[in-house]
Amino acid sequence: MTEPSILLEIADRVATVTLHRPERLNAFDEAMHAQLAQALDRIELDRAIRAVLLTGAGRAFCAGQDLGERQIADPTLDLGATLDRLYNPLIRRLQRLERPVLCAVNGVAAGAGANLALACDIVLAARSASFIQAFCKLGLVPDSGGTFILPRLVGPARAMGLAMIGEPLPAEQAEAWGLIWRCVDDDRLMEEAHALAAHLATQPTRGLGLTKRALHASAGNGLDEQLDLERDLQREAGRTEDYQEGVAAFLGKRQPAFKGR
Ligand code: T3D
Repeated sequence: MTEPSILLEIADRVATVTLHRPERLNAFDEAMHAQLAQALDRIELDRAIRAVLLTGAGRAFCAGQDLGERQIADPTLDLGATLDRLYNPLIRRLQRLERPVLCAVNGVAAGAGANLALACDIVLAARSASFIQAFCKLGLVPDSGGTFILPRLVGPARAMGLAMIGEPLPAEQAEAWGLIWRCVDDDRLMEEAHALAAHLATQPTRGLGLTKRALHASAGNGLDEQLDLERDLQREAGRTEDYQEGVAAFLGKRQPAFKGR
């Protein structure tokens, strides 16, 4: 029996998704894409899941596209089509998923693997990890949202340097540049990631989902549109049970017990 290339574990309201092709540094082949899509189907349908944690098996997070699948010169090969079919839907799904998505970058994240990590809501990285916009080494363009997210997170000058030079950006520098939330010692990464995911899974899930929607929309909106969007989303948030619970808990001087509704 072939080993699964995606592991999905659901416990205590947290779905942990592990990229699992360690011998290929968790590079994406067709099967891994398909299995990750299935895992996301499952997560989207299960409202009891209130946080997602994405990580990689072995010494790497993900080395992007499996280049073994691209080795034969094929004149019909259309990389635009593979982005349309595989990578773009994945990035869109993660960004639209109305649950917090935490990424624990346990080692090198290269090519689409780096941008997959950066498409998550909160990125923790092991101190020994690095981020590589490896595309330029192959004559390709950063994909999986890289050209969108990099300049917004680190500014155009650093985005251009990362994309054109393709040097590994160590996790500490990624944190200092504002590319990721936090860099932690290697032996603490998974403990901290699980603790944060467990915390997020007890928070007001609807409110966090609406917050995510507002922050993503801000990239394309002017202030007026954004104020209108905040009004609309706040109206929705104000109708949740969790808002009522938050106010009651504050006034009652107790910890809230959010239900994610
Ligand atoms: O094609 C499309 O559909 C378009 C979409 C493209 C999206 C992309 O992601 S393009 C970018 C693809 N990724 C890369 O270019 C990264 C390639 N990998 C590397 O540059 C290096 O492996 C790393 C910097 C990530 C790590 O280096 P190192 O020295 O720690 O490890 P290594 O020795 O290079 O790799 C270990 C093994 O993993 C090795 O196999 P071996 O020799 O032990 O049998 C290596 O070939 C394999 N591996 C690493 N990355 C890939 C890979 N095998 C297939 N595809 C990979 N991407």
